[in-house]
Amino acid sequence: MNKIDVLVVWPNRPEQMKQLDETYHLHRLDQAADPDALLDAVGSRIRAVVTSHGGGFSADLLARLPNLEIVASSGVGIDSLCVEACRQRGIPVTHTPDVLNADVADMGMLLLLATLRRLLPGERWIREGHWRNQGMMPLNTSVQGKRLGIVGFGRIGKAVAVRAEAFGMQICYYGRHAQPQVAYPWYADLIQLAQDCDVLLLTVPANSETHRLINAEVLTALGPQGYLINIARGAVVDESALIEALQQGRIAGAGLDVFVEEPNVPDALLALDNVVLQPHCASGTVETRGAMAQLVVDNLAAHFSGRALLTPVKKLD
Ligand code: 8YV
Repeated sequence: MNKIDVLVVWPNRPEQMKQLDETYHLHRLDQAADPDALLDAVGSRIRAVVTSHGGGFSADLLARLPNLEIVASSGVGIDSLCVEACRQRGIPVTHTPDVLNADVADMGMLLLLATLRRLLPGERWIREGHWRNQGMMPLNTSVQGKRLGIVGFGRIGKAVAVRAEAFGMQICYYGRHAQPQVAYPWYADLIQLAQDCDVLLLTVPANSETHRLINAEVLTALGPQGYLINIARGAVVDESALIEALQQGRIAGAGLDVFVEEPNVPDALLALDNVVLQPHCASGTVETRGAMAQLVVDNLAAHFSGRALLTPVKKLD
């Protein structure tokens, strides 16, 4: 029997690519010397797409696939996927929520601790001989007792709160709606949250509502003793305003795993001493990326065997 034709826009983990290769006829758009020619040749046969947040899936590509039945993406964020256009054609999109909550929340706490406790300057203090020549490093600030405002209180935000409480932080959150089952204070006003908190940590999804949500006004409200941690998307922050606030000391520091134009990080950020930078690797562990990749495989298997999808993207509200 002919294998089902699957278009690979972005490759999965090696083990899962092996599983896919054994089950389907894979067409590697990610490796094609002439992507257009490949789509011309096989586009009408493609019944499924494998991609990730990094690879994305555009409406233009969707239009080249008249018989597409499902898009399976590795990543919880759907901002690079044309979910609405797929919905209009009745094509489900699956993503990979929950399996990455712990690692992404860990990265949030890692960035928070490293930023407030100045982990990297401490490392340099030794390596550059300052400890020997100048003695103790200047004091930094305690995490214990600090007020943490979590912007976006979904699964990852809740996982961050569990960790932050263990470090003695006071938790509050900002979101479109109060969550009655949540004991922490809810803020409907982001400026007020920034004024009341020592650290803002971002876990909101990137969409039209959250584009540049963290702007100069919010950063000014956060204040010169305030810190920003971003494990969401670069697009939810006005990056120029953040750089200015950091340069001018209008906030104390930032820990960033995501940026507006990845992998290009502004030189002005690279030059700053009061930031901790990571290359969008919050979910980047062997264990978690393997679980995400397996969800891609399992969602395709469910679709083609007529079973319910494991992790379909819920309706965009
Ligand atoms: C990346 C992420 O997608 O899950 C997300 O939305 O941002 C990360 O896990 C990662 O590059 C997965 O491919």
